[in-house]
Amino acid sequence: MKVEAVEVRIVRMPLRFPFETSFGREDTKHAVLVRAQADGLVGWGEVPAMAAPLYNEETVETAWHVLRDFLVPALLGVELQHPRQVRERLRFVRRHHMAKAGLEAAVWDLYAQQQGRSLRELLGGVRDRVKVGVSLGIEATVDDLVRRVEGFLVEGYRRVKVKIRPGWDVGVVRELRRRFPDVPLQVDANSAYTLEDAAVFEAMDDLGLLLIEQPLGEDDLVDHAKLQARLRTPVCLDESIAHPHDARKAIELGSCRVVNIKAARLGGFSAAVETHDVCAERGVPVWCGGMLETGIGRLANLALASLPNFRLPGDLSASDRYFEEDLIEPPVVLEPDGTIRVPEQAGIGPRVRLDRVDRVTVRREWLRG
Ligand code: NPQ
Ligand code: MG
Repeated sequence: MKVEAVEVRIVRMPLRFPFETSFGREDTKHAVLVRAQADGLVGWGEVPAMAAPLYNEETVETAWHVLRDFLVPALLGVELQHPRQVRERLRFVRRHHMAKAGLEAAVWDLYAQQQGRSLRELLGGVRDRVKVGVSLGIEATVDDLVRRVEGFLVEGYRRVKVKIRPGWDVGVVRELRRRFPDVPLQVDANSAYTLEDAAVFEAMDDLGLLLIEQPLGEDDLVDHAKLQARLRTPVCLDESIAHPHDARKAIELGSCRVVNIKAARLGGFSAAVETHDVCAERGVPVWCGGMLETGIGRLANLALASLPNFRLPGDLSASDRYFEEDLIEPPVVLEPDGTIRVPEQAGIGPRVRLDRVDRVTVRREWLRG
């Protein structure tokens, strides 16, 4: 297979509710969408970067630049036996993992369609439905957060993740635990603390949390190991794991007991599957993180989350968690048992609604060999 042409687009979609984390408040979802053509087929991929480099160093503008000027030209017209070869082909560009992941995803979708197989099958998925949870941002008051949690529990979500930051942590989580004694609950700090704040996490240690996600520096493994040694609750790393070898090192050092896997953060599905395997070989469970993806990235995440070592519920909510109208049809929905079905159709599954994509596009360009 040879990719003949690639269209890159920057899209902006209003979020149904603002989402606030330790790094800022977002009311619009930004992304770069990648549309690749080969043999009369079209494959889609998503770069779920933000407008500002707050989660990691990438933005939609850096992804646009690196895709347009380096990554796409390196792939156009190149004979590919399998999408696994994309990673090697793009390795000459240092980092820019989200940009790489979006392009690689479009090739996986193309290849899967060409083979008449689902992305889940190609990646080695073993489940036809995956356990999911909902991720909640910081709210104005604890009562507001409690009301939002109640709403999502009524909708059927079975696991709740809440964002924390200094000043919005132990007190909030204690209150949530009091109001929802049996709900599987976890927290995510997005790197807002240092080891000097260890007491905050020790105070949360008896609240029965599933895990504490990325409490310390986004590039740290050493201090996380020191923190994990002081806690019974598993530390889970997100930002700190940018390569499969980071997962190996983190496990060897004792920096975490659980790993969050996002193909976007790791540079694509090949790297995500390798990270999954590194963790599985060492008996460390993983779960699928999310970046408020549109349906395009959301479907790809579902396929990934069906691999065997994804043993904790993912940040994989239904389309209507974030968007009034998704870019795919049918949208992703929550099943009555609190799971989401993994599509069985060829490629990522449901159709991409080009008319809707056009309406949210703010810039687009075709690239040809
Ligand atoms: C995380 N995601 O696990 C993130 C980070 C995050 C679902 O909690 C716009 C685009 C806003 C991407 C907010 C969840 C975002 C974003 C947070 C990603 O760390
Ligand atoms: Mg996180």
